[in-house]
Amino acid sequence: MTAVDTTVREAPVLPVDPFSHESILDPYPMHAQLRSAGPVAWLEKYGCFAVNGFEEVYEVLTDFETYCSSGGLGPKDIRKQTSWRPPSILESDPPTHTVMRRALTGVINPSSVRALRGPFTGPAEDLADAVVARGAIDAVRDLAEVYPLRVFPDAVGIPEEGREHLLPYGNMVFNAFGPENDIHREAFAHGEERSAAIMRNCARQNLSDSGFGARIWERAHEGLITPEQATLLVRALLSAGVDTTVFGIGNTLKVLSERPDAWAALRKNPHLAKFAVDEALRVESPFQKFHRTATVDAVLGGVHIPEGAKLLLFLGAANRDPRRWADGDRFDLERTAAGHVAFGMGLHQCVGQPIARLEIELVLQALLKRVERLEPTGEPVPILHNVLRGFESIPVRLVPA
Ligand code: OVM
Repeated sequence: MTAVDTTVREAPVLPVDPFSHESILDPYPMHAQLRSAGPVAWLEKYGCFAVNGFEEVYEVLTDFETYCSSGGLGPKDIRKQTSWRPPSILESDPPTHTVMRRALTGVINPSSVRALRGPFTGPAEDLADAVVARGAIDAVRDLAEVYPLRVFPDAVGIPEEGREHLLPYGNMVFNAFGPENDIHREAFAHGEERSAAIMRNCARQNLSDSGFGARIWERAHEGLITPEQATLLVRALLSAGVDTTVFGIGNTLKVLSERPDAWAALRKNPHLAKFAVDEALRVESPFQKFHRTATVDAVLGGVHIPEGAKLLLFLGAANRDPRRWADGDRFDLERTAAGHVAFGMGLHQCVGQPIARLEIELVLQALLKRVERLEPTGEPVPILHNVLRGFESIPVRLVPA
């Protein structure tokens, strides 16, 4: 006999709009509203469940059978309505996912990324020299947006031509994880042209022989994946590999510019930089939210989830959940930030994270060597984006050591 679980509730209904400009520009008061309703709530305006608790976000991410990815990471169920482009590895489930993931991790893994430390260090040092010489800079326009574009496209092996489409294309891909609002529409201006430019770079003949792109194509030639899947995996690198690291670098510098004590501690102990990066990603997570789709009736955080429902996961809220993180709003170099969900969790967890970590750490290390103090000289300007959290401007002064 199975006991009937009488504790299952209907989700509390919330009038909160996580995609309003106000919520986007400062998401933290909105997170508090979600939290006060419980770990799982129903968002009336969007007809989806909002999941903000760390434990519940973790449960959804790790239970890929109950909460699938093939419904898409946006608000529509792309198993029922077509998406604007063929689904990526991120929008797939096993067994399709398993094959593509294996091909990708064969190419991008801690060991293959270790080989990038050399080629990625010079550009970080050069850029740091240049910005320190200027003194007052915009940490986004002069640094965070510049560095990934100097190193990552070469690592993938795409031609110089058309690189200007990378950031705007990433902007399309990620804004499409939110509703079709003004922000989404603006991101998709010139969308056809940008998509075409990115797709051209995914073809084998347009990739250098030594980059990640060519190595993904080798997997197709070995028969592990189809040519279509190889194209989609190169597209995934070009979609996911630029905007996210720009915001990862920017957010880290923003957080540190507000904490001179942490900067001083890092100057003394530069080997702590990797902990600072994790803690910055926890407290100011670049990838704030995306959806999953329930494949069966389920219970999450004591709330009934019907089959077919969309769940909007608030990674940025989970990463500050007071039930998981003591004083979670505070950047604390002493804490163990490992286990945060800024790179996701479970079988879709970010494959590119060793590259992202390397990029952020190299920029940080290059600055720590040269800069005594990192001082804000104005208010950072947050970017209007449906799911990514970042800044279009972070004015700072670099006081040379
Ligand atoms: C894509 C894609 C693939 C993997 C990750 C991602 C984190 C996007 O193909 O759009 O974003």
